[in-house]
Amino acid sequence: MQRIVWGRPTSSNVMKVLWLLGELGLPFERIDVGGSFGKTDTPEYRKMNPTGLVPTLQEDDFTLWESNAILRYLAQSNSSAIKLWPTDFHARANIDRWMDAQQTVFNRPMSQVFWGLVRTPADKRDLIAVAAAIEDTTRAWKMIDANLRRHRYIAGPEFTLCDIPWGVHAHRWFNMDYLGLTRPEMPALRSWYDRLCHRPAYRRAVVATPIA
Ligand SMILES: N[C@@H](CCC(=O)N[C@@H](CS)C(=O)NCC(=O)O)C(=O)O
Repeated sequence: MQRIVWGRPTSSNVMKVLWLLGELGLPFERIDVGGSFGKTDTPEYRKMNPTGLVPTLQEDDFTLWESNAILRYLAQSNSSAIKLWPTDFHARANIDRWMDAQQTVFNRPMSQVFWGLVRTPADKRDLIAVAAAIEDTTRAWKMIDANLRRHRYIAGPEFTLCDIPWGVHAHRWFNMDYLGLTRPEMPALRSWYDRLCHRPAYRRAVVATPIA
């Protein structure tokens, strides 16, 4: 079977997929599309992914988009992922809701922080808007920090699928240049990030990619 990840490696949503593939030791090829690479508005790409966004996963003639759906698909279709997404109804539902919360509660303010500090030229930065987005983002991180004060990973004592969507952003959160803006201390969140940094697949997919 040929497995292809379509998407530039600097995308947080692409990173999620690369990280999980690394955790599972699954072979894949990656093709640069999106961002400055373009090619996401071609009819061929839109046929695979009508949103024109990245990532898209292709396995022979099966294609899938939406990063968290891709994580679940890879977890379901590879038995080595059973501990990451257990079949127990309650355990799985708990993991799923934290994955969804990354998209619904956290993604918007975090994107505003990231774009405002990293992807906006210095003379166009609106640090007042960024400060407000940092506040909203902090509120979401505090929710995660509260979990991490009770157990080592977001859903419980073990690393699971929901650590991935949040974990890709933790690297940015702790390593962006804040240009004088403050980022509140959250020691449990920091320790969790430090633990993720011990995972080779995280280092390869997330830490090794420049924050850009
Ligand atoms: N909800 C989608 C969002 C995908 C998304 O917004 N991807 C961004 C990169 S993180 C994108 O494609 N941006 C345009 C581009 O890179 O050309 C997912 O989780 O896959």
